Amino acid sequence: MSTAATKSPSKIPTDKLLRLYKQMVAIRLFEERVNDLYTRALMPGLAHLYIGEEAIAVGVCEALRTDDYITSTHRGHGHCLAKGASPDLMFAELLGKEAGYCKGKGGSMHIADPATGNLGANAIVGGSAGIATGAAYASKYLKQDRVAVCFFGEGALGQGLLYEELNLAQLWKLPVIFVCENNGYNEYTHFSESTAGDVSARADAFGMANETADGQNVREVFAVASKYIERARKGEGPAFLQFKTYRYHGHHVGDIARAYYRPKAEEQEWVTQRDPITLHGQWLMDNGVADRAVLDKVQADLIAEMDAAVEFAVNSPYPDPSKVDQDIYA
Ligand SMILES: Cc1ncc(C[n+]2csc(CCOP(=O)(O)OP(=O)(O)O)c2C)c(N)n1
Repeated sequence: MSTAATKSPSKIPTDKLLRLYKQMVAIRLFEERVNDLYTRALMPGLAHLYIGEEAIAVGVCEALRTDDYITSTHRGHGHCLAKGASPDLMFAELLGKEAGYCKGKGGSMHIADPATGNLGANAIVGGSAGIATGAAYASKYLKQDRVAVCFFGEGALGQGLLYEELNLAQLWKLPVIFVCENNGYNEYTHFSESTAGDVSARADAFGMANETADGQNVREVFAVASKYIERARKGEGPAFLQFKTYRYHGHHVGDIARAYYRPKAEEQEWVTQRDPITLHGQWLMDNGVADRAVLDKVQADLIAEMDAAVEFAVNSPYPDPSKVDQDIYA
């Protein structure tokens, strides 16, 4: 096992450093509006907020090409946005509107966007491991150089499918990166109560390259992801990356009384000491990449963009009831 061996990222260009910041703020603002729409009873169903974990989706997706693949989870808005999805079409999907990515029939947990290589969110924990590995197999078989990233939470470590895919990926040297977002909790259970042994020892058992890194440091995520994505692209095989992180909100938007399963002080520590946006913003200022005015402008522009996207979705029509049986099967 290797633990954050890629500690000091090789020089990241200034425009990329700023883009890492911008993309994280975009996800944060998107998710805050999702919470608001749910609270105002404008959004049917549930959503699982990604707030606190933004550095992982952004650091990984910024290391991918548009034609590379990702598969996502029930907590998937951040992955979709980081891979290039449009916020207005995402809000429309969440509100069940015809303009949405799945014509309003998929909702929060089923957003897919083939144009940006997003093969879909998946409400089945661990369920997308087979899809990502299959996409990587297709890429190799067709002699393309596309890489697939499979995002999953540490809860998926209890799913048998994941181990079948780790085995095949390593056996066939497939260009797939398994990204474990370890936020410490599987729903309302600390992962130490559901997960035996060491996480990365699982990858060791298959002889798979692996690394564990800080999921709150977007530059570190980007550097680690870039290294293994380019290795996979060159045909050198898959990797298993574990990023340590934390979700600030409940398991889903309705989970507001969390004190019975995780301490308030723990939440506060992550929010105040380990926030990926605050940390990267401070780093940008300390290293002369941006000043406060630049960061404020990034935020203000994104607020305007996200508010316009919500307005678009709220004012969009629902699908016609006569189409209820259309576009729901492949
Ligand atoms: C196969 C399957 N089993 C159970 C569930 C119910 N479920 C939804 S989310 C979740 C926990 C997921 O934890 P983790 O994978 O760590 O992701 P996180 O929610 O922490 O992002 C469970 C058990 C499910 N959706 N799919």
